[in-house]
Amino acid sequence: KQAILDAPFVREMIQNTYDMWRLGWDELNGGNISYLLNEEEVTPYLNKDQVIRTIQLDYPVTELAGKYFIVTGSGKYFRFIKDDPEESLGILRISSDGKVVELLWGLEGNSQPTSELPSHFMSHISRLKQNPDHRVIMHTHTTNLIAMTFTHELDEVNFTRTLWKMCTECLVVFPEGVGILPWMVPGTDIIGEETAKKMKEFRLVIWPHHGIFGAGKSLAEAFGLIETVEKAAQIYMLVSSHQGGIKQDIKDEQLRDLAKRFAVTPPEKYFL
Ligand code: 2HA
Ligand code: ZN
Repeated sequence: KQAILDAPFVREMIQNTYDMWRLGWDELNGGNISYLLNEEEVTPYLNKDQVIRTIQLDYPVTELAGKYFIVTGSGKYFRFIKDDPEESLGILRISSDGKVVELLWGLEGNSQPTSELPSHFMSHISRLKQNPDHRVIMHTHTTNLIAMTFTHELDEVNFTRTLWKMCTECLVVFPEGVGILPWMVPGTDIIGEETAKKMKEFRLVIWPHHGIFGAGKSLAEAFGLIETVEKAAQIYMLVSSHQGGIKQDIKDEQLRDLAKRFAVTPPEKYFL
């Protein structure tokens, strides 16, 4: 078998978590990622019959039975994953009845998968129904976006419109807009269910005063979506704290011109 630390998906997890920490998004143990792997990707590195231990799920995910994921561990610091990937990351397979996960590698020292596993798995189920190429759910504590959830109204249409108007290319990057949940206790099945409901329509779901969930076909795509929203939120916080206020912005007609030029079709509800 090949050395698992050389596997592209392990390298990518290490790179992305470190980049996220450097951007200030993942203080302490904040943030978590799950990445759906194909069996053929895992086979060169692992004996798939050798289950290290099983971890009980308190909600069944039969839709994901037999699927493989690499996930971040509960309580692990993104800053240090590069130094102890065997403890901080784990490769899991969902059992055939969807009731437990089988640990195949990592999460050493009896580490547990991310506390947000319900939100991750339920969101994967939602996104896979929208797009069979879907693979990644990423949760992080983007600073400016969290700030914006204190000062901007939390209406999905208005919030999306504001983000689109902060950077010209935002509308092209997330033409479906952003979903927003009410504030809820994290790490629970109920926030998982609510996040997954939003994921039917959106690849980006904001948890007010907490952070964001992003979905993508790759780590690069999920990261890029979140990075784009965070950039727009940063510009919003800059311009709204400026003495002079906003003197001009992108008009609705211009949003329509953008959509046309880049062949995206945002829902009509976003145009007033
Ligand atoms: O600590 O970010 O939402 C991980 C989290 C929980
Ligand atoms: Zn969080």
